[in-house]
Amino acid sequence: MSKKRLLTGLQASGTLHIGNYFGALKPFVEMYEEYDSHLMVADYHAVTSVRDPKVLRQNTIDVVKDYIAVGVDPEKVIMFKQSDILEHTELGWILDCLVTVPFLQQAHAYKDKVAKGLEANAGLFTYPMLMAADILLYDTEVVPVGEDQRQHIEYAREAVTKFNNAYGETFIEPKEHILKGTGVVPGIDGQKMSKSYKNTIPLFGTPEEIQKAVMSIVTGTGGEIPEVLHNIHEIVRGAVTNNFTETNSPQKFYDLYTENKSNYKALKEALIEDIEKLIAPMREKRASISDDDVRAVLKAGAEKARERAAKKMEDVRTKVGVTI
Ligand code: AQP
Repeated sequence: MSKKRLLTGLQASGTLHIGNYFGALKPFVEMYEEYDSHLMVADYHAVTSVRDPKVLRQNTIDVVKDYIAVGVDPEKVIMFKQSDILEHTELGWILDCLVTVPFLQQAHAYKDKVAKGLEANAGLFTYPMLMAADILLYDTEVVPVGEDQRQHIEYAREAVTKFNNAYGETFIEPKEHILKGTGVVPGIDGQKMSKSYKNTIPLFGTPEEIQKAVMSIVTGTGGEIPEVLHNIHEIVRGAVTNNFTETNSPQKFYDLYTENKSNYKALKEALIEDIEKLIAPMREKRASISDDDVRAVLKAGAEKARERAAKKMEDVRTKVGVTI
């Protein structure tokens, strides 16, 4: 029996943060070998927010390095960038034509960004249908994402229903894969950690950058367990514990927080230490990947992805009626 298809992607919109890692990348790394897996760099999605071509190019290269550094073997996955496969934007357009403006207006991600004063361009508005196209083109059944993307996967299912009702059975309904404990990693201000909220702990920051971010995590006035710090740390410690079972038991973590309730500095230093334990080996791996390695990986990935996407779109075009 052929393996089920899995796909996820991250935007090339800035430096990846530990929220991206725990919400999407780590779950992907843990499961991708059991599936027929696709890992995409969403560079066209990033055009909704990045206007500098140099920055977009650099972000794209960086995201691929991040993918490989966190443990994805490019030989075991189709790793590609969205813009290399023109069928994504083509299908995105067709799906846009099947959903209504009020439906897209209900998207939380869109509403949140507009509420935060970010530019409400039309690309940001129709983003869920481009994302649906990313997923549906490959007959994806499973999509590992963070909690903030749950609704977008529902939107992708709605796109399947709309298309299949209009043109006949064509697409498979995808399902989100969201881990309970790590689906929402809080940012240093207590909101969801997000590139656009500037409240991140960078995944591959220098030790100084990580220290600066951790030292800025909001805490109370003393005497209470600092909730945001505790919640971030619990996630990081959970990941470190997998690697260092004897030295980092859950009991030790509990004791650390009860004993240092008011000593925020000590707790933050312990978090920095845990982040370093987790990241140091990945950082080392990342440093060994060249820009040319990235180009080679994306070229090979594009060839495989293109073949699949082209086949699917041929069927879609015929059904829609644009082939004569
Ligand atoms: N704080 C988070 N906790 C858990 N998972 C998270 N993800 C993002 N933030 C958290 C997951 O990471 C993946 C990245 O998807 P994206 O690149 O499309 O960006 P996003 O969801 O919009 O997340 P960002 O990094 O915060 O970027 P902006 O600033 O553009 O909003 C997704 O699987 C997401 O769930």
